[in-house]
Amino acid sequence: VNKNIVITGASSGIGENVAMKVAELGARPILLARSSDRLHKICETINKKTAVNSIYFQLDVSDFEQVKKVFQQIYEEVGYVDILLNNAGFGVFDAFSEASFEEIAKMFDVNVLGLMACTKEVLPSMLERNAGHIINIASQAGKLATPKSSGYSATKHAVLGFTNSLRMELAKTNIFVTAVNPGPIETNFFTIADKSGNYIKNVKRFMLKSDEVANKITQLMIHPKRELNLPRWMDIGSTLYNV
Ligand code: NJP
Repeated sequence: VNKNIVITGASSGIGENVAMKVAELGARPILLARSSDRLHKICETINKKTAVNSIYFQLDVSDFEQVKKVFQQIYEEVGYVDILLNNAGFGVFDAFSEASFEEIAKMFDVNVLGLMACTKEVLPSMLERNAGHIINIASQAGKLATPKSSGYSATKHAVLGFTNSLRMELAKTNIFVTAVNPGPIETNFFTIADKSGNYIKNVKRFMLKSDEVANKITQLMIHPKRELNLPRWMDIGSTLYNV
């Protein structure tokens, strides 16, 4: 598959995994994240292991001016984008009464507005070519609510609302719009620092493997569909911070 695939949040977890998998299929991943040293290493590995020339750009998706600049650079470099995987995101899990409002606002900036900003940058060209696929990583947390996830869950509900509306708007085009709703996945997402500063996993059960999720997303890129639901989490409010 000879496609240009932009992946946000490609420096770890699902994004990193998908980047490798699509390169193995012959597509060119364009990796975006804030950690440019990680992206550099990942691109090096991809380019060594596959025949693909992957590239990366440092980007904080919540810096909307930077989003515009980076996508301009992407267009200059590769000409067009076939698939945008809006994957960058993070979660902070606290009782709402104790949650930091600043952290909640930041989650909206990254998980929702950053995703919309990147989508804004690919749509005109996709409409012009009447081709493309926008895949938004939402969550089971966007479909059901659990305690201690009010801010995160609200961001993922917003992602699903945006995705469903955009899909309707584009129904008469050849642009696919998909939401992916995973349960908890074993990535850095659920890693927190303990009191001694060591990084530990704060969820112990019901974990999907990043690799299996990446496989499903890669299949979705080959055979687009509206929504991909992966096993839902169970009672996560009580499993969080059980450390
Ligand atoms: O997590 P992780 P996942 N600008 O922490 C990047 C959703 N999800 O792969 O910027 C740009 O390994 C960060 O890169 P860096 C989840 O909500 C997960 O699990 O260098 N990039 C890294 O590459 C998220 O939307 C679970 O720090 C930013 C990546 O995002 C997606 O899956 C369950 C950024 C995060 O990689 C990928 O998460 C579920 C910014 N401002 C949905 N901030 C789960 N793991 O259980 C972060 O339902 N990134």
